[in-house]
Amino acid sequence: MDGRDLVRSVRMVRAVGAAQGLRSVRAAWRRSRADARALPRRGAERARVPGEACGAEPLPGGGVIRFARASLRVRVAAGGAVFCGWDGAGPEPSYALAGACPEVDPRVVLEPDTGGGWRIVSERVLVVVSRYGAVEVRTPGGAMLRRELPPRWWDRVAEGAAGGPVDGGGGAGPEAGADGGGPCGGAAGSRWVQRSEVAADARFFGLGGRSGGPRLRDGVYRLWNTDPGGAFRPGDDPLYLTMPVQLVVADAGTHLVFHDSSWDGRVLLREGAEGAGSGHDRPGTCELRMDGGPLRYWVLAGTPARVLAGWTALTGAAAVPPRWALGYQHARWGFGGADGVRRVVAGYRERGLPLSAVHLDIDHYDGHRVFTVDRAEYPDLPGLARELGDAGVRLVSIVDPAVKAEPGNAVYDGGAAVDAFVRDARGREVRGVVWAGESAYPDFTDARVRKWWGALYAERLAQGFAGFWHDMNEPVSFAAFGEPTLPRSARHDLEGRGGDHREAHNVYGLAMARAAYEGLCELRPGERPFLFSRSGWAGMQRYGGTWSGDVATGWPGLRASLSLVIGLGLCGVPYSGPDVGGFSGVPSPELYLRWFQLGAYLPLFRTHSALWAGRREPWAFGPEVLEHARAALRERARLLPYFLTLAQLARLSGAPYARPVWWGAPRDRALRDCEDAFLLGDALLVAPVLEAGAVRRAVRLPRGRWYDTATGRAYDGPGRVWVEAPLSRIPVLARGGAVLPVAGADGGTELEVWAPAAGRTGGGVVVPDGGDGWRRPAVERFTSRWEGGRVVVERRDGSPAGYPVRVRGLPGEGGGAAGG
Ligand code: NBV
Repeated sequence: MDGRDLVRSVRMVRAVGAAQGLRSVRAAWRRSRADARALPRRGAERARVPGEACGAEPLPGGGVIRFARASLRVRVAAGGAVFCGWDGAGPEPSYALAGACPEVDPRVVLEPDTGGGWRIVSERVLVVVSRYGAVEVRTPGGAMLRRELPPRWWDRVAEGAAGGPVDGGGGAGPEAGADGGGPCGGAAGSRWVQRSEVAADARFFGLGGRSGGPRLRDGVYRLWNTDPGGAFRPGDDPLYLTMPVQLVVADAGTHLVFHDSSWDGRVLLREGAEGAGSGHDRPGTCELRMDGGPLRYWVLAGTPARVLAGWTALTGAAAVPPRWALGYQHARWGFGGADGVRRVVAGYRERGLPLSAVHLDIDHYDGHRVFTVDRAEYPDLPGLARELGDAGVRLVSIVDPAVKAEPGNAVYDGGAAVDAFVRDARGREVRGVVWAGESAYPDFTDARVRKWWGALYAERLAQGFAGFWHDMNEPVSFAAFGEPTLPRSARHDLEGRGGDHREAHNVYGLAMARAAYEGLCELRPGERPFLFSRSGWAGMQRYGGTWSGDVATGWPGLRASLSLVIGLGLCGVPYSGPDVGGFSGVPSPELYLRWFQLGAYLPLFRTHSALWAGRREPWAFGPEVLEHARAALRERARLLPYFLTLAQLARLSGAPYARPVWWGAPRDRALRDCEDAFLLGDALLVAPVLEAGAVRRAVRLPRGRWYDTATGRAYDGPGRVWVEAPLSRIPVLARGGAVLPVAGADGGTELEVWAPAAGRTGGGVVVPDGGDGWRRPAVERFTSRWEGGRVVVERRDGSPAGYPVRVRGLPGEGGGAAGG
């Protein structure tokens, strides 16, 4: 136990109480003992590098290149995604991929390169493999996007095998490490490291939900889903949802690289530096050190939009939330029973504030047991759900994975009967500690267990819940010291392949989301499930979204919330949002309001806080805040058709609702470094206030005409402009020419059109609401242009718009255009 552990245990005892504290000490001991007993000791290892290329064999989509001590399969898929798998690693099995591995592009050619290397030539990328195993990914024109240096493995040497660690020494065969390699090919038990270089001007994004981004500065980022315990601040790392997905943006192009290994790892990033004309650029570097798993990765290159579309094609379309989940939601830990819920809902109604859903936290459970209800506090939950439903308010339930291990607890008994819980290497149920006390953990990596778990949501539906909020699924087991999770030696099914928590940990939340999603699809086939999950991994968008987790109340926490949403969007998870007001403390009225105003433009718009952190109702912060929050709520409701469109576009194209400002202009370096604003779809640029006392702020504009939507004033980008940001609103700018659907006064959809700049045209997309089922509404495309002194809006085929049209930004509305 080190000093940090000690501080953690004191905090833990304070947070969870003395009895839980003691249990968490026991659980931590149990965990470390189990691991010491069951995990293979590091022992002798032999370092290995590929060595010299000795031949290549063409295969569909590319080929295999053989080196003295390893082999590399390069396979280009039809959409241009490049797969590289070392040591026999193939793309499957994978928790990230949506289904079958994409078809190869049959036109790809493998040819010898100068210097003893090989080239794989495809329409969208050129892959050059050097004689010693460096892999360069280039644009078809030859510009370098990424150079992966030859990897290095540390293969375990079987007991008694001759020799100690030999750097690059021969021995382990080219296709397998010392432990024979897993079914993915490769030596699943070998540690490995891969260093890569990117352009000197490149910026890194992604790696899942990171609090210190969205631009990932120099540092070490861990790949191990972790409950930071207590609230987190910018820079705290890792958090609940990590993934080995990087988006790299440089002048030469944008690319996404995904290392498909769920094992623990670290990513060391260092941005490059340009030699200011000296010709001595220092490239950016990325070093990935993994504790195990196959060394395989995908690279997708193109514009940001193209890259995200490719990523979606690979890992699956994002689930579209039902309409109501795009409205404002109020969560609370400690409503104080059904009457407390009624009081809050009545508060919204009496003040005429729109409210879409209420989220019940763990205090509505009976003794913190998942899939139960505290009958004293909630005597008739289905009745309450109906009552709220009549007022247009849905109920959302928290769902924790850990099941109180107590005979007589029906969920536990049911799980035990189907052998659902994670066991240790000796076959005994693994016990952890959470709110309910000693608990067992379903093994969601087992299809049978997912089926059992998914069926449990029938109870939730019968209670009247319409949506689900997965928590504590990193998974968490309170620990007085060491990692607050399951032992690394805990066994998992891993889809029949068998393995342990070292491999299963990072996909636990993802597999839990899958269990719930598939269960809900069966239980209520006519409705799209609504679920969002604290933890997850690459591909989780197929099942739902996520949220910030316990972001610390404070201005830095507000900034971190935005970083998380943007970063996750770039990893293919478009639906997320923060705890408005921050989780951990009491925000000042100003901070609460600024958070609320930002939240109104993010996909998940939800207030929430810790049991001890006070209230989050908009009227709890005084009349002025209430009025401004009301305006934000109204604007959110007005933008609902636009949010519905963005949700469908995220499904179709992978483009997140909230995009970095460089989305359409990744070569604009000033935009690349801009982290305090975002694009909401194509039409709007949202510039939240992230500092106390600010009533104006600078906004960095992409090229083109932009209108301040509050004043109608026009600005011409690119450039930086100052705009007013009074307490009553945050600046939102609309792109000249944009056509976006909004709710009209009568509730019907109308088109809001922002006048194109003179001589320019514009357009936009509408995906009408198709209801909460599976109907896929058609995408309607519109154009806007000046004609005979007025702005004309039509469908792309030239037919009439078919919606009422309101043109804004006409001369006179806000004065002339100001230069950027
Ligand atoms: O269930 C209680 C909280 C929940 O309110 C929060 O949103 C989660 O992120 N939960 C964490 C468990 C413990 C927090 C100290």
